[in-house]
Amino acid sequence: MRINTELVRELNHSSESRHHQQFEFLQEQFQQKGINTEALINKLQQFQVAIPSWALGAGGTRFGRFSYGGEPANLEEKIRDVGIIHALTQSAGAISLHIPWDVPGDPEVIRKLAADEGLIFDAMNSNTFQDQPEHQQHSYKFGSLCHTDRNVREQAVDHNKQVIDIGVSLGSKSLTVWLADGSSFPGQLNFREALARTLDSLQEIYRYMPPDWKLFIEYKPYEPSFYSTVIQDWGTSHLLANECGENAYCLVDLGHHLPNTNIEQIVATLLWRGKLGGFHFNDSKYGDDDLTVGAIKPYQLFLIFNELVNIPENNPAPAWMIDASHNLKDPMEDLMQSLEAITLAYAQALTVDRDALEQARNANDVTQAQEILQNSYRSDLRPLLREARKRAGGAIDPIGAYRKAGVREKLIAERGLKTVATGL
Ligand SMILES: [Mn+2]
Repeated sequence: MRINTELVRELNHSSESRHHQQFEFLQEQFQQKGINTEALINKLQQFQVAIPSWALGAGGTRFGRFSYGGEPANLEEKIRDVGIIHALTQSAGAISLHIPWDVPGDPEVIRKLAADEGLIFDAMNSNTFQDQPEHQQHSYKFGSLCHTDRNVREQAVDHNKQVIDIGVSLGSKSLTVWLADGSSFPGQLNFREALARTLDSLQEIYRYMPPDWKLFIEYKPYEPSFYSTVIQDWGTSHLLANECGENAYCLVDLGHHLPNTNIEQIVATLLWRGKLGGFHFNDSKYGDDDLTVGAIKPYQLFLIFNELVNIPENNPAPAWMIDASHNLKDPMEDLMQSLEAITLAYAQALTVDRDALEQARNANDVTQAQEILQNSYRSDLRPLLREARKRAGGAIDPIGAYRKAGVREKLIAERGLKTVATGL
């Protein structure tokens, strides 16, 4: 199953005139406000979010996993699925691999396949939170990079080095390290020593990276460890990144915060120090729920983007990735919903009148500052997104087009009803 430009044009046909009216109306409003529509469209088209290879299979919870049919059974099929999403949305131009779930057989073949779909390989993800008996001698039950046993730490460091090697062969330029290391009971872990050992291991991984690579250090306050995690928050991640070197950065995952944490402020702080390396999008109500982006707290997402649109010169462009998983929806439809929410929040943040906002802030006009933000947040910019997509060769209505083209039905016919994706 492939989606080509001709098919997209055909699928767009029925929505064309309605879209045109709505876009004209929005464009008029932009003109009145002195907003440059073309510049906005250009920025939206540049904005690409990586899809992780594990997001194409039916996700699950610790309680169960329910198949939906036509799941990709291997890396090649996962790349094709991301290709379909990208063809429809024109905003998923990258794929992020998880090792060892998706080890490429022949990197050259995989690289070419991805290029054919218009995809590049974004950050590589290592896995030392599960035991893979066929790949390893020691268990990560009591940690990996922080482990008390040097042999386990060495094995975990070696695994990360292999992931870097695979990434190099695919043209990736970064490694994301997320650790499940921590403790579930008071007394279990010596906090200081565990952190020191983790730093030591990270430094070894860092030294192995090619000079044009970046190391992203992800943090999380709890789960699967329920008493402490070694890298519990952005401050710890920042400390480790600083100790590793200038190519080490913090990675913010929206779900990796305690309830009501001011994530936009964390983003602003990291950007100020030039240390925001990567960003994982998802949404949550209680914990690390990994729900569809924008499903629960779209205003928070907008406020975060309000910080993200202003990347200072000392901070390289962050790597964007969707990190969500669930077991109710067709993952491809879900990912398209996430992409829509992300690009919408981005577009809204781009239309904030920055000069007026700074003026209001400097004058301590609190009401006006809030008005300026909410005026942008409450504007319906979906016609702008549709126009940007359409001009790039994508679908005016990606989910509608996906359904009209019968993509899932065709994938089930091709792959069967009971395929199971590697991964979670
Ligand atoms: Mn994540």
